[in-house]
Amino acid sequence: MVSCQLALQYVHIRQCLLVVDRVMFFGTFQLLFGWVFLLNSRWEEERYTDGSKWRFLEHKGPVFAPPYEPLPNHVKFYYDGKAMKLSPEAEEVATFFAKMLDHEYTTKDIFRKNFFKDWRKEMTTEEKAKLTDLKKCNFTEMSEYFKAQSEARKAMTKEEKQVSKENERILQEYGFCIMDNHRERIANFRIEPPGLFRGRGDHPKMGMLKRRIRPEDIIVNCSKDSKHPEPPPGRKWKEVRHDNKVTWLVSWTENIQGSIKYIMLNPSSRIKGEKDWQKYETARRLKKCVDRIRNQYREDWKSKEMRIRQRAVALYFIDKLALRAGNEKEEGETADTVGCCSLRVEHIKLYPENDGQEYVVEFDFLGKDSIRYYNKVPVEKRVRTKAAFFIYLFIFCTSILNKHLQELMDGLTAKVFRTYNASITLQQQLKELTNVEENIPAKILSYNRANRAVAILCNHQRAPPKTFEKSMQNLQAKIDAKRDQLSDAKRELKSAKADAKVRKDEKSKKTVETKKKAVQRIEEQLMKLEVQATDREENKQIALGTSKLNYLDPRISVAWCKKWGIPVEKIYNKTQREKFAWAIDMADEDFEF
Ligand SMILES: *[C@@H]1O[C@H](CO)[C@@H](O)[C@H](O)[C@H]1NC(C)=O
Ligand SMILES: *[C@@H]1O[C@H](CO)[C@@H](O)[C@H](O)[C@H]1NC(C)=O
Ligand SMILES: *[C@@H]1O[C@H](CO)[C@@H](O)[C@H](O)[C@H]1NC(C)=O
Ligand SMILES: CC(=O)N[C@H]1CO[C@H](CO)[C@@H](O)[C@@H]1O
Repeated sequence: MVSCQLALQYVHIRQCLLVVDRVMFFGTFQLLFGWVFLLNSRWEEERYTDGSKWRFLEHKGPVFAPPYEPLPNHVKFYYDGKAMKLSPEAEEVATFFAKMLDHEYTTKDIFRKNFFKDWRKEMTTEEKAKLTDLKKCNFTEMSEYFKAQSEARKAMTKEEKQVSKENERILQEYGFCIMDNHRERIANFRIEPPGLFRGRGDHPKMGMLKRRIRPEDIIVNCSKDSKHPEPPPGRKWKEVRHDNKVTWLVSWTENIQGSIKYIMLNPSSRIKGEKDWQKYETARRLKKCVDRIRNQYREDWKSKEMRIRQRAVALYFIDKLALRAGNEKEEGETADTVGCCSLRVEHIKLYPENDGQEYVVEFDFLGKDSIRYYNKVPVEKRVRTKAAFFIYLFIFCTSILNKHLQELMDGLTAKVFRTYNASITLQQQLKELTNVEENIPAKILSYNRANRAVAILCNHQRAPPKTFEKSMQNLQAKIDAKRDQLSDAKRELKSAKADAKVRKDEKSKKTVETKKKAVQRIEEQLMKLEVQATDREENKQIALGTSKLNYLDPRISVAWCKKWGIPVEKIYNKTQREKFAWAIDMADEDFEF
């Protein structure tokens, strides 16, 4: 391989890579230095064996949300019909509510209650005494003001250009770090502005105040010998540490759920790509031992120990249905969603079908992100024993299961089963569906169908997009127009042929050829549109993105593209190509998951 021959040179090149990376970003010399990528080296560089992730890390720290700008005096807030000037702190929180006024959230009881409670904490003593009822608060003028502002922003194009130049400057300054020898993009270097917490589904904490993050909340991680990021003038970081066992640059604790937030590298970075790659390598290891694991849990159904029987049934469902493990959650902490290990009796029904020939388990619950999971599965004899089944429903925490999974295979978690099953299914589907004879659009349709098979398996469903009917109609109109165009072209071809028969001269023969080509071209265009319509129709209720990004080994797709000569751009957009850069470099057409 080219990369072997060039490996020696690489040692020298390594020193320049930093510079090259910089140059590459500006794109100017991309072609000139394109050969650097032939080395494949970014992904094959030796990794540290002591568990450390880097030797050198330098960055500029986070970009904070801009400070609050008080409203102009003419924008009034009314309480009980009377105008009232709020203190800046109370006003800021009021604007968060005003900005959401048209949203359904602000009509929900929990949201209003949580908001009002947190808002009152920001009020002065006088304000607190006066403002006692959210119903008497009138945010209309504030809301109108923000709407007008956003309209105005849309209108002024020139100013916007200035803003985007400023954004570019900030990106250049804060959006990159140096990790070992590479200049890498940082994913989220801007800290989210304060606002009201929304949460997914019916989240019990919706409406609470998501506080402004200050430098004093921030823990910075960088190497000792780097130029440390400076806090804003007169301020201090909470802490500066030098922990090279972790990959984050900046962290803080958010106040709603108390979870730790991180600023990390972009998915296109070496360190993220490596992690992604390892994830799929773990799933490939499962492929080798899955038969053993399956035999074992079937054995375990017969165990005398109830605990082992429960564990075995849980494992069976994770394997069979690609269910999530589901974490233990504290009551009231999050919306009521469940996974395999926190299912309760009301989520599952068990009944005989076919005159008791087989048993069917019906699952119906809200899974991750409050997506409904509904599935009916015929179950194997042993699982169906009511006893085994209902015992399994008792509290069964993920940590016990995960410990058991670790014993079965190093690095095994419930998620690995999903990744394994999704990836292997995609590979099988692609083999089955791809037809050698087909043209590129038809092959891509097959690819999307294979993807959909996986998305259905993983329960990645969605409500049909609101614009669905409309966009289908538009497409149908295009198809109808193309059909008309085709019959016109055919008619013209026919008369040209008749004409040529009579005249028998070169010119009319040429006309026939031209008309023939036109018919062919229109037929191809029509076919493309029809494929597009089929694709869109079949995609109506399926979200392909999640499985594509998280569960499907990208090397399968890349190999498929290489094998059939299909440009990778047809299946991965720019963001996805960045994330899967490692796979695009690594996989050749013979790759097998
Ligand atoms: C809120 O104030 C606006 C004027 O700022 C007024 O038009 C509207 O009627 C008020 N709404 C209520 C419910 O009092
Ligand atoms: C993947 O999951 C499906 C659905 O449960 C199952 O039928 C299939 O056997 C699994 N495939 C593999 C290879 O595990
Ligand atoms: C690429 O697709 C993802 C969905 O998978 C989407 O979120 C993202 O915005 C797209 N990026 C571009 C550059 O089109
Ligand atoms: C490698 C290194 O310097 N690690 C340090 C990271 O920071 C923690 C404290 O936050 C230290 O205990 C480590 O020694």
